[in-house]
Parts: sequence; C-alpha cells; structure tokens
Amino acid sequence: MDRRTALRQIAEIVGPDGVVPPAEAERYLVDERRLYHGAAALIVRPRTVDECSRILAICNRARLGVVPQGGNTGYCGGATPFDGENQVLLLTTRLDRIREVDPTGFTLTAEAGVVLADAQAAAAEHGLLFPLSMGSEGSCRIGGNVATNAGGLAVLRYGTMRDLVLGLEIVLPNGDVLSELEGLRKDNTGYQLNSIFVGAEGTLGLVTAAVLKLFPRPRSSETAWLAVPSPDAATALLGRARGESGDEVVSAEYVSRASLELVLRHIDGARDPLDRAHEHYLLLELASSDDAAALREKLERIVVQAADAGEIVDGVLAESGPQRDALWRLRETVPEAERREGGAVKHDVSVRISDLPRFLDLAGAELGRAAPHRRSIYGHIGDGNLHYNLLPPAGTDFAAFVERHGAALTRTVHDTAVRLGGSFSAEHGVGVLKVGELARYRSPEAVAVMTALKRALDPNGIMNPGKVIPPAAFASRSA
Ligand code: FAD
Ligand code: 2HG
Ligand code: ZN
Repeated sequence: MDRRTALRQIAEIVGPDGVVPPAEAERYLVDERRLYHGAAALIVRPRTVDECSRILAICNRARLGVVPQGGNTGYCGGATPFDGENQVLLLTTRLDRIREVDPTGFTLTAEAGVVLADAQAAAAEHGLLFPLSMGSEGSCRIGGNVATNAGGLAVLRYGTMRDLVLGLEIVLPNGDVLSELEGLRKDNTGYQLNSIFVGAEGTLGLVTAAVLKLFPRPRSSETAWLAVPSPDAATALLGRARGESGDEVVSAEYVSRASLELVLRHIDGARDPLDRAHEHYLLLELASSDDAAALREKLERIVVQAADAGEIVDGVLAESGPQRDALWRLRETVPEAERREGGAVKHDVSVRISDLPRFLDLAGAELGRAAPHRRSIYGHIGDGNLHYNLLPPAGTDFAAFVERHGAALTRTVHDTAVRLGGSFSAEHGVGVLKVGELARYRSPEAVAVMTALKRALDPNGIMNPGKVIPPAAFASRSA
C-alpha cells in the first residue's frame, strides 16, 4: 500500500474530529523539556481499540512509523515524531474511560488515555488508593506511565508502575490485539507477557488499557522535613525509619540546599520551614492503618532516636494538611524552579542506596575538575535514585553552557553511576535522548536480547522508530 493511500485511510478511520489540524499540531510536536521539535505526516486521536488496531495494521502494511503519545510529559523525547512524511503521531487522549473499579479484587481497569490524577480520584471514590504519584500527575496518562515504567514519590512502599500492573491490552504492530485484562494475581502459564511492554516506551506495541493494583487507603500519614548533616546520615536515617516503623515509610525524598534555594527564589509562597540553612534535607512520609496519634508517636520516636545518633540536626513535623502540602511543594516544584532559573542539564541516575554517599563524593570530585557549574541535586533517595542536575554559573547563558560543557558533564555523571554498578536512567527511560547511552552502557548481550524482541514483535520497525533500540543494532543482521 502506498503512503498517501494509507494516510487517507487512517484519516477516514478516525473521522474529521479525530485528525488534529495543522494549526493545533505544535503542542504535540514539541516535547516537555523543549529539547525537540518534531514533525509528523498525520496526527490522530482514535476513540476505540478497534480504530487503533486498524490504524496499526495499515501503518504496518505501508511501513509508516507510529509514535504513541499520552500526556507528552516524558523527559527523553520518546513521544516526539521525527518524520513529516513517514510517521503518524497517535494521541491516546480520547481513550479515556475507566472501564471498571473492582473494590473486592482491589483493581482498576483504565484506558491508556486516562490522566493519572483521574485514576487516583476514581480509586479514592471507592475509598481505595492508586499509589503512583508524581509532579506530572495532572497531565501524564496511564498508557505513558506503563510505557515508561514510571516511578515517582511512593516507589519505596508500592513499587514502580511495573509492580502496579496486573494486566494489559496491547495493539501489536500488525494490528492484532493482545488482551490480558483478567486481573489475575497469580498466573504462571508461560511467559509474563505484560512485563515486556512495561517500560518499552511504545517500541513494541500500543498500550490501550491496563488493569492496575489498588491498595487500602492509609488512615493516617505523617510528614517530616528534616535537616541531616550528610548524605550518609540521610541513608542511615532512612534505614532506621524503615526498621522502627515496620516499613511504613512511603516516601524518602532528598533535597539539597541548592535545590531548595531555587524553589525559594522562583516559586510563589515557598518559604524555608527551618530558621537556619542546612546543606541536606530529607522529606520523610509515613503512612499507616494506625490511628493518627499512634503514627505520630512512631515518627516522634524515630526522630528522637535519630537526633541522638547525630542523623538529624534540625527539622519540623507537619501539624496540618496545608503544612504537609507546603513541605511537599518544596520538593515537587524543584523542576519548575530549575526551568525558571534558565534550565538544567538533567540526569536521572540510580545506584544502590548504600552507594549513594560514595556516588555523591565521586561525582562531585570529578565534576569539580570538569567545568564551572552549579548543582541541583534531589530525588528519590529511598529508591537510590537522584536527579543530579547541573546549571551554568549564575548569570551565564544556559545554551552556551550546554553547547560547551553539556556532553562532558553528562559523561562524567553517567560514567560515575555506571562505575558503581548503577543506571544512567532510573525512571525517565531512554526515548531518543539516551539511545546512545543505552548502546554505551548496557551489555552487548542485553542489547542483543532487546533487539531480538523488537524484531520478533515488530519486524518492520514501525513502532516508535529510533527510540530505545539503537538504530544500528536494529539494522544490523548479526545483532
Ligand atoms: P508521554 O510523554 O506521552 O510518552 C512517554 C513515552 O511513552 C513515549 O515513548 C511514548 O511513545 C510512550 N507512550 C505513551 N503512551 C503510550 C501508549 N499508550 N502505548 C505505548 N507507548 C506509549 N517520571 C517519573 O518516573 N517519576 C517522576 O517523579 C516524574 N516526575 C515528573 C515531574 C514533572 C513535573 C514532569 C514534567 C515529568 C515527570 N516525570 C516523572 C516524567 C513523566 O511524567 C513520566 O515519564 C510519565 O510516565 C509520562 O507519561 P505521559 O503520558 O506524559 O507519556
Ligand atoms: C522529579 O522527581 C521528576 O521531580 C523530575 O522525576 C526530575 O526534572 C527533573 O530532573
Ligand atoms: Zn523523579
């Protein structure tokens, strides 16, 4: 089938209101971080799984690329199409039904285009919790969360998206629909197919729906903003809090003073909760089915013990919901503050929790020799995951900084993490931004298995071309 016929047939399938007119295309062609400005032959928003299936079958026959896009909040350009002749951008925004909430089985079945915050709200209406949570939850969508294996703020307790998925509905590149939406907790009948698609970033198929795990809503939660004398103290405190609470820690987020200062400078209403400045902070949240007084007592005991052990030098416990929200805002608005400061060269690394202090020492020393810069370090310390972001010296130009030093600084940060057995992308994925890093840091064996999977499921390479799998590996016959 020729390309023009294929595009015409796809437009007919979705109907006139399913095609995004050129005047509205811009917001879908530019990625969240404004690193990329893409192009597509056609932008469509199908309404049903059947429409998706027919679109993919046509694209497969005509060898047109398909780029899935949910909320377009991804950090690695994975949802941006790059071919104005041969790629179709498929928006999931109209696949937005919550198909079922099963309060007995503790599951929720959502279509790919359901906004994460809406899935959380649907669970809450039944007195239940869908725990995936992150700064982008008002915009990102379930299909995108599955495709990126999203992490966020409660991974320590509930895991990443992979741990929260019980089943998926996938449109395969040839248009077949693989439906595994039974929501079984146990099913050992051969390969676990769902997990192949979680984190595949749209390179193996289109996620159209997911069965997600729900949890009882905790009756109480307690939040503390704690100044710690060192990263070592932060990890020791985390271990203490997990042990003493019976693993009731939901979040353990690290914030460096430099990151907090960006927030204080740029975010309206933000204020330092402590009287004196400190270099390192830990935002700790516990949640439990205990009543509030019992959990508060637990947190206070942990704080007293940690202070005696020298792991805390100052801190404040939230006394109300608004105070808790204000503390969380200090953490969640760091990316926004970095943007308002002019931008950052961003890194999303993970190492074993016990190696975090060593990583910080080594990376700090290496970077000190590389180029003048400012650091904004924060993140999910409870998962061994830091956002190690680098800004130009105050008052200097960001674009020039990236041009001159970006690549070398990134090499240093990633090399240091990988040298310690860590990852160059803990939660933001690979997309197009980090394909080169995948080729560099993943083993040849891992790249070969990924490429074999890609070839088996998508022999024509139509799904999200150029993302995740190094193009050279896909093109090479021996890989
Ligand atoms: P998109 O950006 O639309 O797409 C991301 C990738 O998934 C692309 O490769 C796309 O092709 C693919 N994709 C999308 N939908 C489908 C589908 N239905 N089927 C197949 N493939 C699909 N991420 C974290 O992990 N943790 C955080 O704490 C976090 N915090 C953030 C805070 C802010 C302020 C912002 C802006 C982003 C943050 N992110 C975080 C990154 C981002 O929100 C997540 O990666 C999110 O899961 C992306 O969802 P999305 O719907 O926006 O996906
Ligand atoms: C977060 O944890 C996000 O806030 C974004 O993953 C991190 O902007 C960043 O570097
Ligand atoms: Zn993060």
